[in-house]
Amino acid sequence: MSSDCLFCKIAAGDIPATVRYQDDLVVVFEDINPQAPTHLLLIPRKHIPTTLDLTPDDNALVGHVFQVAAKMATDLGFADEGFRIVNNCNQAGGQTVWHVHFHLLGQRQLTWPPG
Ligand code: IU
Repeated sequence: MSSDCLFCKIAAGDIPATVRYQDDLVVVFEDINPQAPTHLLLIPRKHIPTTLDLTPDDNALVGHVFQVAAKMATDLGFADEGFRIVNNCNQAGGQTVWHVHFHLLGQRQLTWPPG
Protein backbone atom coordinates (compact mmCIF):
# COMPACT_ATOMS: atom_id res chain seq x y z
CA MET A 1 0.00 0.00 0.00
CA SER A 2 1.12 3.53 -0.80
CA SER A 3 0.14 5.86 2.04
CA ASP A 4 -0.62 8.80 -0.27
CA CYS A 5 -2.60 6.85 -2.87
CA LEU A 6 -6.35 7.46 -3.06
CA PHE A 7 -7.13 4.05 -4.55
CA CYS A 8 -5.01 2.24 -1.94
CA LYS A 9 -7.10 4.03 0.69
CA ILE A 10 -10.33 2.97 -1.04
CA ALA A 11 -9.06 -0.63 -1.25
CA ALA A 12 -8.24 -0.53 2.47
CA GLY A 13 -11.67 0.89 3.32
CA ASP A 14 -10.14 4.09 4.69
CA ILE A 15 -11.97 6.25 2.13
CA PRO A 16 -15.58 5.41 1.34
CA ALA A 17 -16.62 4.17 -2.09
CA THR A 18 -19.53 2.17 -3.40
CA VAL A 19 -17.82 -1.20 -3.54
CA ARG A 20 -19.54 -3.73 -5.80
CA TYR A 21 -17.10 -6.63 -5.46
CA GLN A 22 -13.87 -7.46 -3.67
CA ASP A 23 -11.59 -10.40 -3.06
CA ASP A 24 -8.01 -10.97 -1.99
CA LEU A 25 -6.62 -9.45 -5.19
CA VAL A 26 -9.01 -6.82 -6.50
CA VAL A 27 -11.62 -4.26 -5.47
CA VAL A 28 -14.40 -3.04 -7.77
CA PHE A 29 -16.23 0.19 -7.03
CA GLU A 30 -18.44 2.71 -8.79
CA ASP A 31 -16.71 5.60 -10.55
CA ILE A 32 -17.74 8.91 -8.94
CA ASN A 33 -18.06 10.50 -12.40
CA PRO A 34 -19.79 7.80 -14.42
CA GLN A 35 -19.48 7.89 -18.21
CA ALA A 36 -22.06 5.16 -18.77
CA PRO A 37 -25.02 3.72 -16.84
CA THR A 38 -22.57 1.15 -15.49
CA HIS A 39 -19.09 2.56 -14.88
CA LEU A 40 -17.01 0.51 -12.49
CA LEU A 41 -13.33 0.76 -11.62
CA LEU A 42 -11.40 -2.46 -11.07
CA ILE A 43 -8.22 -1.98 -9.09
CA PRO A 44 -5.63 -4.40 -7.77
CA ARG A 45 -5.10 -4.20 -4.02
CA LYS A 46 -1.38 -4.09 -4.81
CA HIS A 47 -0.11 -0.58 -5.49
CA ILE A 48 1.06 -0.46 -9.12
CA PRO A 49 1.23 3.10 -10.51
CA THR A 50 0.69 2.48 -14.22
CA THR A 51 0.50 -0.24 -16.84
CA LEU A 52 4.19 0.44 -17.49
CA ASP A 53 4.97 -0.82 -13.97
CA LEU A 54 3.37 -4.25 -14.46
CA THR A 55 5.81 -7.16 -14.34
CA PRO A 56 5.47 -10.81 -15.32
CA ASP A 57 4.58 -11.47 -11.67
CA ASP A 58 1.40 -9.49 -12.29
CA ASN A 59 0.21 -11.54 -15.26
CA ALA A 60 -2.20 -13.64 -13.21
CA LEU A 61 -3.44 -10.52 -11.43
CA VAL A 62 -4.30 -8.75 -14.70
CA GLY A 63 -5.93 -11.91 -15.98
CA HIS A 64 -8.01 -12.04 -12.82
CA VAL A 65 -9.10 -8.42 -13.33
CA PHE A 66 -10.44 -9.33 -16.77
CA GLN A 67 -12.17 -12.45 -15.44
CA VAL A 68 -13.86 -10.38 -12.73
CA ALA A 69 -14.88 -7.70 -15.24
CA ALA A 70 -16.42 -10.30 -17.54
CA LYS A 71 -18.27 -11.95 -14.65
CA MET A 72 -19.62 -8.61 -13.47
CA ALA A 73 -20.83 -7.72 -16.97
CA THR A 74 -22.52 -11.13 -17.11
CA ASP A 75 -24.05 -10.87 -13.64
CA LEU A 76 -25.27 -7.32 -14.31
CA GLY A 77 -26.91 -8.50 -17.52
CA PHE A 78 -25.10 -6.56 -20.24
CA ALA A 79 -22.39 -8.98 -21.34
CA ASP A 80 -24.18 -10.13 -24.50
CA GLU A 81 -25.14 -6.58 -25.46
CA GLY A 82 -21.49 -5.51 -25.13
CA PHE A 83 -19.20 -3.46 -22.95
CA ARG A 84 -15.75 -1.89 -22.82
CA ILE A 85 -12.74 -2.31 -20.54
CA VAL A 86 -10.39 0.70 -20.57
CA ASN A 87 -6.98 1.34 -19.11
CA ASN A 88 -5.58 4.87 -19.39
CA CYS A 89 -1.80 5.21 -19.09
CA ASN A 90 0.00 8.43 -18.24
CA GLN A 91 -1.00 11.97 -19.13
CA ALA A 92 -1.78 11.74 -22.84
CA GLY A 93 -3.65 8.50 -22.20
CA GLY A 94 -5.96 10.31 -19.80
CA GLN A 95 -4.70 8.79 -16.56
CA THR A 96 -5.50 10.93 -13.51
CA VAL A 97 -4.99 8.49 -10.63
CA TRP A 98 -1.62 6.80 -10.34
CA HIS A 99 -2.79 3.38 -9.20
CA VAL A 100 -3.41 1.14 -12.17
CA HIS A 101 -7.12 0.63 -12.82
CA PHE A 102 -9.48 -0.69 -15.45
CA HIS A 103 -12.77 1.00 -16.31
CA LEU A 104 -15.72 -1.28 -17.03
CA LEU A 105 -18.27 0.66 -19.07
CA GLY A 106 -21.61 -0.77 -20.05
CA GLN A 107 -25.30 -0.30 -20.70
CA ARG A 108 -25.01 2.28 -23.44
CA GLN A 109 -23.85 2.27 -27.06
CA LEU A 110 -20.15 3.16 -26.94
CA THR A 111 -18.53 4.88 -29.89
CA TRP A 112 -15.15 4.52 -31.57
CA PRO A 113 -12.64 6.09 -31.64
CA PRO A 114 -12.68 7.38 -28.05
CA GLY A 115 -11.81 11.04 -27.56
P1 IU B 1 -8.33 7.70 -15.09
O1 IU B 1 -8.28 6.57 -16.11
O2 IU B 1 -7.10 7.78 -14.22
O3 IU B 1 -8.69 9.02 -15.69
O4 IU B 1 -9.53 7.32 -14.16
C1 IU B 1 -9.67 7.77 -12.87
C2 IU B 1 -11.09 7.61 -12.52
O5 IU B 1 -11.23 7.68 -11.13
C3 IU B 1 -12.00 8.71 -13.11
O6 IU B 1 -12.98 8.14 -13.95
C4 IU B 1 -12.61 9.35 -11.88
O7 IU B 1 -13.94 9.72 -12.06
C5 IU B 1 -12.46 8.27 -10.83
N1 IU B 1 -12.39 8.69 -9.46
C6 IU B 1 -13.22 8.09 -8.53
O8 IU B 1 -14.02 7.23 -8.85
N2 IU B 1 -13.14 8.50 -7.23
C7 IU B 1 -12.29 9.50 -6.83
O9 IU B 1 -12.28 9.84 -5.65
C8 IU B 1 -11.45 10.09 -7.85
C9 IU B 1 -11.52 9.67 -9.13
I1 IU B 1 -10.13 11.63 -7.36
